[in-house]
Amino acid sequence: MPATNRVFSGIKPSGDLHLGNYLGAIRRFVPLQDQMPCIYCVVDMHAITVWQDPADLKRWTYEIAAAYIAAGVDPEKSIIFNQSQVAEHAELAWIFNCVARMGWMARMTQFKDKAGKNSENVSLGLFAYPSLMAADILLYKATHVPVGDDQKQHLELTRDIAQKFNNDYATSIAANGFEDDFFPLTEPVIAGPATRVMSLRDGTKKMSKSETASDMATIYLMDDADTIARKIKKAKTDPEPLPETAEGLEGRPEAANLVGIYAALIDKSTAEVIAEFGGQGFGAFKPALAELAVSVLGPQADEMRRLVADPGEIEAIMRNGAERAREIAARTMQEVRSIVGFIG
Ligand code: AQP
Repeated sequence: MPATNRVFSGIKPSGDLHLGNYLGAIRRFVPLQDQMPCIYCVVDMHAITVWQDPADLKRWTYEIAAAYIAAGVDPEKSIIFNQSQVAEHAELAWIFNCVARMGWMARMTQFKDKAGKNSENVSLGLFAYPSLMAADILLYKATHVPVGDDQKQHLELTRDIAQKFNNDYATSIAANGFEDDFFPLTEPVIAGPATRVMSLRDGTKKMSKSETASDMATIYLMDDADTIARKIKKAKTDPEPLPETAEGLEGRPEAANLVGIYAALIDKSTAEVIAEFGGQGFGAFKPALAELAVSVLGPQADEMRRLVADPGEIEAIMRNGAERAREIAARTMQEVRSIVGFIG
């Protein structure tokens, strides 16, 4: 077993942050800080696997760092930085490109979704994305990764890469004096009632940064109170009242989504929310959800606005975070280079 438990997670600056990013990831970063050391990264190198306007990339990078801090990630306690500041991420990703198999990458559903019918024309980086993600995590020998449900397959691939590296280099790992599980088999931490927040216009589609079909489908973290309330009021629902039991939400994706969002925002289970609202119509539930969402997201958005208005504070936090991250990353890479057989 690795000597210490450690958390790593990241978000890519590829669009405006939304409620899914918040409930599936950012909000869940905060309590983990009391359990083990945490590293929270803005994964800007992942963002450029598809075209990003450089000005937008910078703006979204600040916005994500601001969201971490506004949600309660303590920059003294946890490490906050942007990936491109620690060159070891790219270096380890290259080694993992030589460990991972083409077939493993080709099976990734997120690649298939993003590439669509255009797979010959997407970037090589998009194909190799999971290899860089494995490097992000294993550079810090992270044992726990809080993510939304959509990242489960990538986390499984991270474990496969760790295992194959440990096996391929077993003799060298032992000769260099390390335990045979040099890289840990990282656990995804996918928990709570909102691990997959769905579009407000279609309960079968994930809420996503790259969703552009309708602005009403997505609650953005920077939305003002009126906009949040309007989007919830207009959210698609079915004509039935809320069921009396949580099981009654099955087959009702829009209702399940709104109840899941309420539960995650108030830190209760779906069953507890249903115990309170079961039998009531959306005419009563939606205003309660809107009020709750505004009360949680409003102060968070205010703090984000304050932070991005003066990026000096965020820059100092990310610079300090990168220094601390680099120390850990440099140690791991020194070990990896020696295991692989690189001289120097
Ligand atoms: N709808 C969601 N529900 C719950 N969790 C979600 N996450 C994303 N969407 C939802 C979680 O947010 C974290 C950051 O994700 P990311 O930026 O690295 O990439 P993503 O998962 O591809 O997010 P998006 O918003 O869908 O971005 P685009 O559209 O650019 O691909 C992850 O923990 C993710 O699980």
